[in-house]
Amino acid sequence: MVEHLVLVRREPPIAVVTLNRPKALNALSIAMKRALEDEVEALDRDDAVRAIVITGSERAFAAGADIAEMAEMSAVDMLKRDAERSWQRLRAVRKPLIAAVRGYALGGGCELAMLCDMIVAGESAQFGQPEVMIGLIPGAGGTQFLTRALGKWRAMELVLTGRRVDAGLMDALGLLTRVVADDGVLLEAERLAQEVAAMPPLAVQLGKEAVQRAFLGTLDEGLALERKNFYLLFASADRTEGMRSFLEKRQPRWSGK
Ligand code: DAK
Repeated sequence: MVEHLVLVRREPPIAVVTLNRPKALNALSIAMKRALEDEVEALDRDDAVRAIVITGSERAFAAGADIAEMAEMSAVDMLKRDAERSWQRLRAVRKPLIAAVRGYALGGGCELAMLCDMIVAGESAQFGQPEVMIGLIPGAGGTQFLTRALGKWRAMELVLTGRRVDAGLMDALGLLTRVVADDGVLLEAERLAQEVAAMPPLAVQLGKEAVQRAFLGTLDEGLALERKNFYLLFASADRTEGMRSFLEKRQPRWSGK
């Protein structure tokens, strides 16, 4: 019997992608990671889908890269595996990604959540970059994203001690979009996805690109891209419709153009 490493529930205008190795706490094996990328890329190309939720099991969003798979790998093996290209595929997704996190989001799992555009977490979710405990450092952006989100001093604590942080603290530090009761996580993430999906898709796409840019380059580059995207949207029908409907006090009708 074929075991599906990733489950997809497509309910336009949203889709929910579930990591499905619950017994291994959704450790991100190469095969599961590839399945995730394939599914998310397919949804990114699917015009009917406008926002994508990524979730895991009750116990774990994902407990990191699969240590069993990495244990015997040499530096050359790791290099050849070209994992960076695989993370890049997810970073290049243009539609909003919303992480619905229950349980552990550790190592690559924490980085996967941070790669998403919004994070909804359950009260007992736990985040961390425990790589130092196995002689590593974060390899998929953890040092950069945590530092930008939390500042140098908190990020150092997480990266250098590997300690886990609960959802309450992570929220207070500004890393989460929402914290809700554990059993309401998926529902809240889907609600957020629906809310975003109801917005004009071009503005959502370019807004995402501009916010992402704040993480990538200098402030000047980010501001320049934001300005370019802002002007570009003035050429869209949805921008005209949005402003008109506001002035006419009616609901907008988005055409995606
Ligand atoms: N890998 C493989 N198996 C894992 C796993 C992992 N990361 N995490 C858990 N499991 C497995 C356990 O081995 C166990 O399997 P069985 O013994 O039942 O067969 C099962 O899941 C249940 O786990 P535990 O028995 O340990 O459950 P506990 O509740 O006692 O503990 C725990 C839960 C999450 C605290 C613990 O499992 C744990 O510490 N797990 C490891 C967490 C961790 O160190 N994560 C970081 C991994 S390193 C890269 C980019 C990124 C990365 C690498 C490369 N490139 C761009 C090149 C990322 C690296 C990482 O994430």
